[in-house]
Amino acid sequence: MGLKPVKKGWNPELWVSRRPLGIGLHKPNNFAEVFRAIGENADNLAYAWRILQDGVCDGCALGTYGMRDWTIAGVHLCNVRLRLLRLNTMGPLDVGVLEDVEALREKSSAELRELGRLPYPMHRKKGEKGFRRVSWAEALDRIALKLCKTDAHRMGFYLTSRGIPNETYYAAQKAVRALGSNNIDNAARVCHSPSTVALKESLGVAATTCSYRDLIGTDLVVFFGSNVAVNQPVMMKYLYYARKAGTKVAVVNPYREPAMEHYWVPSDPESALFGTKITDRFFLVQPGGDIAFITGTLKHLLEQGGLDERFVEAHTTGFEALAQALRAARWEELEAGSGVSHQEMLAFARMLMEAERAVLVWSMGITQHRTGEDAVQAIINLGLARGYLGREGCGLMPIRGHSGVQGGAEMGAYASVFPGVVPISPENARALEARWGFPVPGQPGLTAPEMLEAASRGELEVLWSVGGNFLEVLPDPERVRQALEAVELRVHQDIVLSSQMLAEPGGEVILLPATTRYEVPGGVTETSTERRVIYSPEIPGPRVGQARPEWEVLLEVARKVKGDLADRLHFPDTAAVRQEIARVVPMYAGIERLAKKGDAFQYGGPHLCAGGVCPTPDGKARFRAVEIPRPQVPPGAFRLVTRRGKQFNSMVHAAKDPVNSAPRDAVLISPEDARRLGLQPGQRVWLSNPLGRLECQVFPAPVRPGTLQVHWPEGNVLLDPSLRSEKAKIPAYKEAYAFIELQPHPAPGQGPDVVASGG
Ligand SMILES: Nc1nc2c(c(=O)[nH]1)N[C@H]1C(S)=C(S)[C@@H](COP(=O)(O)OP(=O)(O)OC[C@H]3O[C@@H](n4cnc5c(=O)[nH]c(N)nc54)[C@H](O)[C@@H]3O)O[C@H]1N2
Ligand SMILES: Nc1nc2c(c(=O)[nH]1)N[C@H]1C(S)=C(S)[C@@H](COP(=O)(O)OP(=O)(O)OC[C@H]3O[C@@H](n4cnc5c(=O)[nH]c(N)nc54)[C@H](O)[C@@H]3O)O[C@H]1N2
Ligand code: SF4
Ligand SMILES: [Mo]
Repeated sequence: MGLKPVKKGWNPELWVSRRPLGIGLHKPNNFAEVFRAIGENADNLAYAWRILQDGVCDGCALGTYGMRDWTIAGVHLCNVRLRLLRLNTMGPLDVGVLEDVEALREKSSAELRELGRLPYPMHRKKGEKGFRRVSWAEALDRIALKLCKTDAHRMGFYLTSRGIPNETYYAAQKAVRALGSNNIDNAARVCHSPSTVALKESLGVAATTCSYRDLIGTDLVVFFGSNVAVNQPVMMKYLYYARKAGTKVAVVNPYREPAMEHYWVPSDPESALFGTKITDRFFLVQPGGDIAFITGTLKHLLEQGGLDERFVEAHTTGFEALAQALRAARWEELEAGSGVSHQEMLAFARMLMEAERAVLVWSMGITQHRTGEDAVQAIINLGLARGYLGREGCGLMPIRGHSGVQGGAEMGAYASVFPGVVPISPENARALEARWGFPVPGQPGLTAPEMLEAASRGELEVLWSVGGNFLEVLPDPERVRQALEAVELRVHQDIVLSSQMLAEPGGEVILLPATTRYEVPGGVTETSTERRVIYSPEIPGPRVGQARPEWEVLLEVARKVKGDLADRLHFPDTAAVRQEIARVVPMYAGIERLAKKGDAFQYGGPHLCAGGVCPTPDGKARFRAVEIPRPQVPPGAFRLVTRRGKQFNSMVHAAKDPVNSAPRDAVLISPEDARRLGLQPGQRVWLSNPLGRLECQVFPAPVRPGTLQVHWPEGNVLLDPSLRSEKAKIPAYKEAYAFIELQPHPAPGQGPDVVASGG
């Protein structure tokens, strides 16, 4: 049976309101975003247009070519891309401003970015007031000299994933491994690393198993801890079509995300005018409650005969152990662990039983916990139990964040895997050695959070950061600052200024100006969430100062340090990098043929594990029973999670989230809790825990009682850096707690002035 067809004509049953354009209703104005983008990019409008028209979007990992995609016929464009556009069209900053770092520290990160693109290499030594301009030759010689003198275990390399193409990841990891280190990591670590671990263990794959097309006309789509309306907005257009085909949508989340409930797709007349009801049912689990919730759901499925027994029998192992654990699980424990009743779990189980096909999507609400790997495994268990694998309309989708991130680990720019997501081991290192012709270390390297810890212990002498901003993306910023300031040489290869560059030098700090993906001669590729490897051409237009492509620079430095390997660390152009990727990463075969706009291929085809057969040694998927975590919070405290507002990760774009109107300093709290505590909207309160204190204003919102949400980076002062998942080492950004205080400072000699009980 094929996917259900998208019904023609308008369907008032799906409308949010009969008021055209939702006038008077609260919602973001996407048309205003277009005018805003025109105004913001006015000095470079033709170039901006060419980027939109011909480039692959550098926002999230949904993936485009120009303003088109492979899923729908219409326009693919969103406000996230429009807000990020300026990073590409801005002129250079006046490097004179870098002479006085103290003055720059007064500026917010947004103000730093707005100064313009970084045009020249810059250098600052400990004790100096600011940076001075240096030549590329001087900058790279200094770096190479320091690397020559540094033990390979005492250097660390990190790459962000916004905009970073496969070619850069590949070149970077090859350069770093030639230096003798596996200490290379990228943003995927702090994002979907638990998904990679669990999928690989269970299915032998490390990516989304289906295609976006499977969403449209399947029976059910479930979003676990994923707010695609804000973070992958064009997904809402896919869901609009899905709804028109009769697809049901369920959301498992501690917050009734307003834009997941109702959405106005700007580029579709019906949805733009009347809105679309997206979600049929929300399941308001407590933060960290997903494993218990899914276990309860599976228990119901088992009891109700709701399993796909044929699939389980033919394509999986380990079911009996899971079934035993399910039978043994007690409802009280599952209810306490999930925060929802067993009737709710039954309702969810029924939705699944009615769905012959479904796509299970998840994101940071699932991964950013100490039990991230287990939570992903729980979703996999659910998918396998229902046979939602390897056929049309079915799939497991860890929806990716940054535009470059899917390729980051696949290219091996990762402390735990080699290219092709091959685990790091002495044996696999030897295979790579044979290919590359130089020794490759066989032990896993330091992950991003571990690099920082090594730095605080004084054990990291060089930290090279390709974009990103540790100061604003890792827990406990003060500790991060101290760690950064303990590193003897920091290299920041970036397109703009960021706050971490201004941390005091431990010895010296070097800034290297990078090109954007659109400025790289020969073009580059990215890999989208649905495993599509997409070519993004170089876009003709103005170029900034002496900015250079990152991939080239990393290899040049490696050649300086390892002169004897120079011939093996050289590529004439990005096409040559792609040729090597095709040889070293078999699943990327075909990348060498990508050469113009629109060129792309989907590795693994539309469905991984097609027909239920997995690339595991026995061809079967593995069930694994997972323990129900009992994340306790101290009496009187609330569970606290950090969320995204109008921002792209650490790059904050607006003082207010246009979706729910929450200001940056809002603490989202349930109306019940606010009433119980006598808190008024807008009232100042202080969130506190042993890590820190954060001033907020009360913002009642439909979150689960007992739960608070705050924006990050602001909320990072409340996060405990020692909480991390066991295998993937992801920080527990969604697993904190806090007390609410009414006074700016606790009275001396007293504990926190606790007014609130999280219940
Ligand atoms: N506009 C915009 N787009 C982005 C980004 C951005 O910052 N801005 N960042 C990009 C990146 S790198 C990423 S990874 C993605 C992130 O995209 P998301 O993962 O969607 O983003 P988050 O805001 O971190 O949180 C997701 C949801 O998890 C819920 N949640 C919190 N804790 C739990 C829990 O314990 N269980 C469950 N079930 N839900 C929970 C929150 O209420 C929230 O709705 O977006 C990408 N796209
Ligand atoms: N509290 C909390 N913290 C989180 C999260 C959370 O949900 N809560 N989410 C985590 C997640 S999912 C992620 S992915 C990480 C993101 O972590 P990172 O990827 O480390 O950080 P970003 O904020 O995306 O990086 C932004 C910076 O990258 C640089 N940059 C931007 N574009 C480019 C480019 O094209 N090239 C280069 N070279 N540099 C560029 C700029 O300096 C910009 O300031 O944050 C994590 N941190
Ligand atoms: S949804 Fe993602 S890929 Fe599509 S335009 Fe927006 S940011 Fe770009
Ligand atoms: Mo992310």
